[in-house]
Amino acid sequence: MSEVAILNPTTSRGVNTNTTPVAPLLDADRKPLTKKEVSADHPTWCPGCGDFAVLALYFKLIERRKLHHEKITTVAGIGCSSRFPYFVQAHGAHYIHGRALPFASGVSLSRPDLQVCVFGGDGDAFSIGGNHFTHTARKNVRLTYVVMDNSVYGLTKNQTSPTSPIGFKSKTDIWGSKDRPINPIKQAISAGATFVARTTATNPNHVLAMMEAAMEHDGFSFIQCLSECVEFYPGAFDAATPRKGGVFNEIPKEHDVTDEYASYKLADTDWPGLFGVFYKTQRATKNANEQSIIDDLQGKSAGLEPWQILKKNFDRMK
Ligand SMILES: Cc1ncc(C[n+]2csc(CCOP(=O)(O)OP(=O)(O)O)c2C)c(N)n1
Ligand code: SF4
Ligand SMILES: [Mg+2]
Repeated sequence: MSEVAILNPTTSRGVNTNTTPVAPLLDADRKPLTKKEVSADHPTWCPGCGDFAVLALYFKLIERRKLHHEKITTVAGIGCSSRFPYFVQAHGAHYIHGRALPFASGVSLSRPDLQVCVFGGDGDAFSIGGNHFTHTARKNVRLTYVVMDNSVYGLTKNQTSPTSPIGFKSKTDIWGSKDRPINPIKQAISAGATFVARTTATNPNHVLAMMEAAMEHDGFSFIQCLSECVEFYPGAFDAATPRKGGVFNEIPKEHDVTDEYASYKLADTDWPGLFGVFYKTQRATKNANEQSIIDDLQGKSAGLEPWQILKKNFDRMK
């Protein structure tokens, strides 16, 4: 594929009009997978954990979008939420803490025919994996990243996370956290994500709509999904849950999702904030920008075993 890179003088960012060459995901002659065919182990989450809803909706989307086992790749880091790929009967990886995105980027770049979905927690995404979050967004790698944000480290039993509010008491902040939490939406927009949305596991139809829109996006699509840890931070999101007396306020319909500054400002709305798509734009993906290099390298390594490819690379570096 030829590449047309034009420097935008107003932003100094390289922009080009390429889109990722994507092989068809759907095979109309095959029946969609049912939940039974796509679920693996019984989830080991605590009863009532918000993560169950996200998994159930992922199964629903796989069926609705007629994805088949060999087309789905589910990747995660480490954490309760990151156990996600264990429960999906398809290809995937439960990778190193905070390193799900670089692994998934490799899959996305080398296999444009796959739907790559990454799941994980707020600690995995914004603490140990914070640097990868920034750079995967900046590079606009074509994949979907759903962060199941419970504002706590669940797996390691109650430490402060980057989204824990000031005053949150945990094993690492026994007097209550003093640190200003990050705002994942503002962080994603400023890093360069091209699809940025916010939802909550207590509103399944909304999660479904956000996940479907993200999976259709050609670029790095990010969703912050509030997902309650009933064990270590119960009631964290009551303010956003109408049946608990909270409010679920959607982003106003007139919001221009292509307006980066307006989106950033909307993300600053007081707790519990707004829900929906904050920002969406079209910018060439890393996949599209590097397709010719990838094709060339894949051609050169055709028929080689993985160890032979590695050896070739090491020999080249000598
Ligand atoms: C390199 C490394 N450091 C620390 C840990 C310990 N650890 C495992 S999960 C986790 C935090 C998980 O929190 P989060 O990503 O929010 O997921 P949750 O369990 O809340 O879903 C930590 C610190 C680890 N497994 N590996
Ligand atoms: S500890 Fe919290 S996040 Fe982990 S499974 Fe239990 S409820 Fe879910
Ligand atoms: Mg967490």
